[in-house]
Amino acid sequence: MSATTIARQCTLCEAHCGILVTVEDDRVIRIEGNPDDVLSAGYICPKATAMGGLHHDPDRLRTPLRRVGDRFEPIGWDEAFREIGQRLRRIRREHGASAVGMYLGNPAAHSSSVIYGALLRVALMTRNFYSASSIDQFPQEFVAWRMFGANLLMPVVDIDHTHRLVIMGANPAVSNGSVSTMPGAKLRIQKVRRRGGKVVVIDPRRTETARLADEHVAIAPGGDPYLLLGMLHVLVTEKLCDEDRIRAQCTGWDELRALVADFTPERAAAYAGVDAETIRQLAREHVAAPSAVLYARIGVCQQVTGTLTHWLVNTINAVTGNLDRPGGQMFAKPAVDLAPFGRFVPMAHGAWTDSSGRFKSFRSELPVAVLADEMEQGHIRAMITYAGNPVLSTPQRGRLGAALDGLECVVAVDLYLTETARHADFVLPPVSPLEHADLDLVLATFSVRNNVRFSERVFEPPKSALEDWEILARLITEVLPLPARSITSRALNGVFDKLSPLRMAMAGIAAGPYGVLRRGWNGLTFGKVRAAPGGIDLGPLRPRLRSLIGTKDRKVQLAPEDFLIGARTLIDDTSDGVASTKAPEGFDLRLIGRRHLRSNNSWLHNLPPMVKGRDRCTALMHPADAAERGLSDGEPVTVTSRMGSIVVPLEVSDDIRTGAIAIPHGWGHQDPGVGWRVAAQLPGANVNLLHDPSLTDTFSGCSAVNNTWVSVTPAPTDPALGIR
Ligand SMILES: Nc1nc2c(c(=O)[nH]1)N[C@H]1C(S)=C(S)[C@@H](COP(=O)(O)OP(=O)(O)OC[C@H]3O[C@@H](n4cnc5c(=O)[nH]c(N)nc54)[C@H](O)[C@@H]3O)O[C@H]1N2
Ligand SMILES: Nc1nc2c(c(=O)[nH]1)N[C@H]1C(S)=C(S)[C@@H](COP(=O)(O)OP(=O)(O)OC[C@H]3O[C@@H](n4cnc5c(=O)[nH]c(N)nc54)[C@H](O)[C@@H]3O)O[C@H]1N2
Ligand code: SF4
Ligand SMILES: [Mo]
Repeated sequence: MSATTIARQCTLCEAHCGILVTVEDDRVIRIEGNPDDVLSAGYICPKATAMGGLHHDPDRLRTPLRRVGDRFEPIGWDEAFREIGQRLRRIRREHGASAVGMYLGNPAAHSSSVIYGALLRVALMTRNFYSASSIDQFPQEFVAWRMFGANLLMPVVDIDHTHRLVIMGANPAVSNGSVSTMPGAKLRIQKVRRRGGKVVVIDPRRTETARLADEHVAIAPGGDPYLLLGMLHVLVTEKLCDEDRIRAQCTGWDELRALVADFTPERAAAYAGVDAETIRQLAREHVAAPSAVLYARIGVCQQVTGTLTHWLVNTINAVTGNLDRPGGQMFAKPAVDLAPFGRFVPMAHGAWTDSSGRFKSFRSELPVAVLADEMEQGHIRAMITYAGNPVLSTPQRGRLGAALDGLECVVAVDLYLTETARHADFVLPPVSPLEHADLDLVLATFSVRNNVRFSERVFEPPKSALEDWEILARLITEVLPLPARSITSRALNGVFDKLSPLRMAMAGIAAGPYGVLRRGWNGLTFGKVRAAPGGIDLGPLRPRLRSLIGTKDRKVQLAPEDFLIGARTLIDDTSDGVASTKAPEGFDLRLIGRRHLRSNNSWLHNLPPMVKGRDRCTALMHPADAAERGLSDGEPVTVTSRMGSIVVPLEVSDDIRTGAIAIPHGWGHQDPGVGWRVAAQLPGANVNLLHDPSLTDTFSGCSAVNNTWVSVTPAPTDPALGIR
């Protein structure tokens, strides 16, 4: 057979790079960047080839599985859905709707099937809904809701036009941008400098991004809100901002000025781990640049101060005139425009709580931090996971696997028998990513350039295979208490069959801001999008906050009262001026995270090209800290927190500042079983065993997995203790 090449996107991460997949004899023989892609322009990272690897991986599941004792056996779809339905309906009848929990993982947002994830959530009517959002962007959504009136209004960095890019707690050179989709981030950053702009990276580690910057500020982990409050103090006391402009766009300027009046950069310095002069300079340069943007991401989300930090980030952009203007923080306008609906999403903060009463729901979701607890206490009796691996990816004191085992019914919708799916009673695998066509709905809303792109399917799926949305649709039918089930369930399934996410996208494009229904015959149609293999460019980001803002006075809220109180508490805490006293006894280093170009959270370690080379699950430590502890490069060390310990090899490097160590997440594949045979050979350790689930962002409940206090000692050398 001759080779054919198909253009689509890589859907492994948020960047969604355009790829050209060449297939011969039913095998992927090549994956290249698509130079015609309107967003990625040919860029791909080394993970792109994993799209082929995944498709051909013998460990990828091709049939539904049912647990029989401690084994799994194949089962037909109809039988699986019937049995699941019987069990879930009984549990709902006997224990109420909230007894069935659901967890939605990260890749769910990378496919239009997520619509059915949302519909299943509605059908479940459960208070026990969880997702990766509460260990990811929850603080940014919380801030968007409070400042702009809608959680979807998370601003995007206009990287392609800015004159000053300040990156805080993000490493786009590796991640390719997040809540700011920017494939080829490295080149985009270099271009800021080439057009005469300046790039600053604020990060405890000299990251791959920091290496591209003009300046690297090696902040102490957790130091960000102090640094930002110090910057605000400078902006206020040196009267650097255009007050009339601020008052026209925002409310709360006076309260904000009062808040920071006494918080000098000198006071901030010890807590930020950054000297006062640098803080002054950061403030002055931000306001002086023709356009400037402070871009912060998960390094500062996953902290107890996540919401406060992101509020200060948006606030500094706003008061320096960089909110909703080119080169600053902007809001995308994609073909299927979700943003205007944002203000109708019920936030219902605190509509209910977890059973301890400590954690409030936020946009009808509880923080994943309490998941194992709710199961152990019997509040969750059955669980559906969709595209998530919370056993590895969330801190649960190592108890989530056992908690899942204790439930009456667990359903995992996943491509693999993962560390989570292994505890399921039913595993329902969708087709491989190359076996379905798709149109990205979520990420285009957070892209650094307006665009719409269609992904063509590369392989015909096997006859009996189902896409994610088809599985989720069947689960909806099964959980609903339908009367005359044998007739009504068939009718409902028939309705779903006609309502594929792509059909919905078709309607969304037609009715969207560029669509035929609004623009007449020149407008966009699904057909036109599908006919453009690299997507359709819809132009640069343009100001649009005024039409989207959902606050009562239609102004940006600079000073929500509870944020002011939170910030005031931080400021008051610094009155002694000695940051180091905050270390709890027995711990002297702060643990932060680290991502690698060839990893993607927990789930690409089964593909040989992704794990070849040196062990990457290491603890990165500064030479001075290593010397002080008598530790040397490559030796196994025990990293201990209040939660427990793990053993990993030490990697000594002055890329990280003293007082901090960095370990990547997503490792710890040593579970027995055939789920991930390649991954099990180089399992690494699960860093989430060290993080305390009860430490969360004060406002949103986001897990605070950055900045955990640990100690590091030489590991015992006995191989029987599991040392590699
Ligand atoms: N310590 C620490 N922990 C972290 C983080 C950190 O920085 N530090 N980061 C957090 C972040 S940002 C995130 S987003 C979470 C991620 O947390 P999760 O979403 O829970 O975990 P992933 O590792 O992304 O697992 C994704 C799962 O989806 C499956 N999958 C992949 N594609 C598909 C598909 O198309 N359909 C279906 N049904 N399944 C699919 C994979 O096999 C895998 O099991 O981890 C968080 N955990
Ligand atoms: N290759 C690859 N790409 C990915 C992923 C992946 O796993 N691998 N995951 C995807 C996902 S799910 C997400 S959410 C995005 C995340 O995208 P990014 O937010 O860019 O993620 P990270 O690389 O974890 O960057 C967080 C940075 O915060 C720094 N940091 C830690 N603590 C602090 C602190 O206290 N203050 C400051 N200022 N910085 C701190 C860390 O050193 C790190 O450099 O990436 C996506 N892209
Ligand atoms: S950055 Fe890599 S993994 Fe992410 S979409 Fe692009 S090619 Fe795929
Ligand atoms: Mo994420």
